[in-house]
Amino acid sequence: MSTQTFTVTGMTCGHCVASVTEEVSEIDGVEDVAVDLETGSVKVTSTTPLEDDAVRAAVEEAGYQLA
Ligand code: 9UX
Repeated sequence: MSTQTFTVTGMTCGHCVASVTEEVSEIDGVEDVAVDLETGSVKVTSTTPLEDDAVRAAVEEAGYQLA
């Protein structure tokens, strides 16, 4: 099991959190996504470590950016 923490910019409300959570959750191997709206911290638990580019693509698909 792998846990990684990313920082996402641009989230300002609960819908933002839901969008990022949904997109990141769709990445293969992801088991849990925990978003802190205040800090932009996105903690991702997955079966194997994720490529930064995969996470970046998911975050951008949701309409936000990796810091
Ligand atoms: Mo509402 Mo969060 O437009 O961007 S989803 S602030």
